Amino acid sequence: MDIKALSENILAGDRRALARAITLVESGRADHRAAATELLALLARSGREALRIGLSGTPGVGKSTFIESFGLMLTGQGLRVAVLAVDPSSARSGGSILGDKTRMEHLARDPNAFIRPSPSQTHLGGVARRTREAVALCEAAGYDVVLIETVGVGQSETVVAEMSDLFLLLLAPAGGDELQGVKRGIMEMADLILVNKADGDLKATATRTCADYAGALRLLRKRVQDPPGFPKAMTVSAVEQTGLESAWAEMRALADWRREHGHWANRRAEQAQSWFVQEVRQALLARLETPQARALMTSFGAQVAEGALGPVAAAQQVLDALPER
Ligand SMILES: Nc1nc2c(ncn2[C@@H]2O[C@H](COP(=O)(O)OP(=O)(O)O)[C@@H](O)[C@H]2O)c(=O)[nH]1
Ligand SMILES: [Mg+2]
Repeated sequence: MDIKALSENILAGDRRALARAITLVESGRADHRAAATELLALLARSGREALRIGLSGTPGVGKSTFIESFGLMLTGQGLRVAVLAVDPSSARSGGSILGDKTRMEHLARDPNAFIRPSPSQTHLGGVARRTREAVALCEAAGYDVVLIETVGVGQSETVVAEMSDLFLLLLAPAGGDELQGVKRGIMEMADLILVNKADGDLKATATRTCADYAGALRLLRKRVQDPPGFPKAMTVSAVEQTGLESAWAEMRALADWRREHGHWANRRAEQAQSWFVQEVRQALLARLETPQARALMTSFGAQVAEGALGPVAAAQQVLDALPER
C-alpha cells in the first residue's frame, strides 16, 4: 500500500481515500497497524482542525433525524461535515448509523458529507481508539465539523466527551419525574442540552422539559471552561428543522469563547496526552495477546492453580519472559 499517495488523496479531500484509511485504522493486522501509524504521522502535519461535536442520546430520541437535519443545514452553509459513531453495542444492533441510514438519506448523498457507521467491535477500548483515529483522518481531510454519535451504552458517553470539543445531549420531551432518569455524570459532561421533538402536540411538553433541565443545569458545579449562561438547554425539532440555527449559533459562541480564553488549546493538549497514555496501555495489553504470551499465561496459570508457584512470583516470571513485541 502506498501510504504517501493515500495521505495526499486524503489531504485533497477524496472521500474514497478517507474511507479506505478508516478501514486501515480499524484493521487488527500488525502490518496494517504499522501503515496506519505511518499515515497518521504524515497527516498530523496538516495542522487542520475541525469542530468536534459529541452527540449522545438514548435510542429513539432523534439522533439520526437530528444529524440529518443539522448536517444538511451545515452543508447548506458550505461547511463539510463528517459523521462517526461510537457504539459498543453495534455488534448486536447492527450499527447505530447503518441501521437507520434511511433517516440520513439526504445527508448520505451530500458530496460535502461523509458518514461512517460504527465498526462491529464490542470492546469499547477498540472502538474508542478507532474513532479517535478516524476523527484525526477526517480533520486532515478538511472536514469543518466532525459529529461523533453515541447511544450512551456503558461508558461510551465519557469516551465521546473526551474526544470532543463540544458535547451535546439530545433529550426527548418528558414528564418531570423522568428528569431523574438522566444520570448526573452525563448532565455534568453536557455543554448543550437539546430537547428534541419540540413540535406539534409535543411542543408544550418540550418547553417544560427544557425549563426543567435548564434549572437542573444551574444547580451543577460551575466549570472553568464555560462562559456565563453555559451549559444551556434549548428546544429543537429535527423533523421541522427549527431551533437548529440557534443551537449552531450557541455552539459557535461557546467554541469561540473557549478559543479566546485558552480552554480550547488546553483541552486539545490534554486530549492528545490522554490519547498517548491510552495508546501505551493498549500496546502493553496487546503484548499479552500473542501466541507465546498466551502460552506463558496458560502454563504459569496452571502452576499457580496447582500451588507449585505463588501468584506474585508467577506474574513476575511471566513479565520477565514476555516477548518484546
Ligand atoms: N415529532 C418528532 N419526531 C421526531 C423528531 N426527531 C425524530 N423523531 C422521530 O423519533 C423517532 C426516532 O428517531 P431517530 O432519529 O431514529 O432516533 P435515534 O434512535 O436517536 O437515532 C423516529 O420515528 C423519528 O421520526 C422530531 O424533531 N419531532
Ligand atoms: Mg439512530
